[in-house]
Amino acid sequence: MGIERTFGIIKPDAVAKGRTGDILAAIEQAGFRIAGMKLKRLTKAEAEAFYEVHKQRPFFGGLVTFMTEGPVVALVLEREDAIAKWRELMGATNPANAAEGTIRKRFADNIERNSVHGSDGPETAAQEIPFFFSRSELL
Ligand code: FUP
Repeated sequence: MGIERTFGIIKPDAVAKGRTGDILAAIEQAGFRIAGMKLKRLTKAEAEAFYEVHKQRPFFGGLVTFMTEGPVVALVLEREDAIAKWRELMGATNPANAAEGTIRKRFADNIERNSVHGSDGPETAAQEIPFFFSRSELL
């Protein structure tokens, strides 16, 4: 495993609750370098496109409403084995099943309002990073 980049989002619930700093601290303490970061409010069209893969799922409408309710922090995170390590730090999708010390265990309300997003593989990361960042915004 070489140095890898992954994509992450601090979701509207966590930003609204003032957890951005705690989550960024956990990210840096876990050895990630922040290669890109922006505060952004997603439009409905952007949220629908970002979660296109879930379009047929019953939770899609609620997910789009949630993801557009307030600003998010979009992140590009870099370290060795970044994709797997960021998923590990995030914890399980449902915070009720998330391991102690993970971000979702610490901050998430429920399976929908679950504080963070992370790419689930190299192909996803390669799609999600340019969805939010131009090359010149990655440092
Ligand atoms: P994850 O990769 O852990 O974010 O989980 P998924 O790709 O399975 O789901 C993406 C997002 O859909 C979750 F972060 C929250 C939302 N979701 C729901 O709202 N309800 C569900 O039952 C499953 C997922």
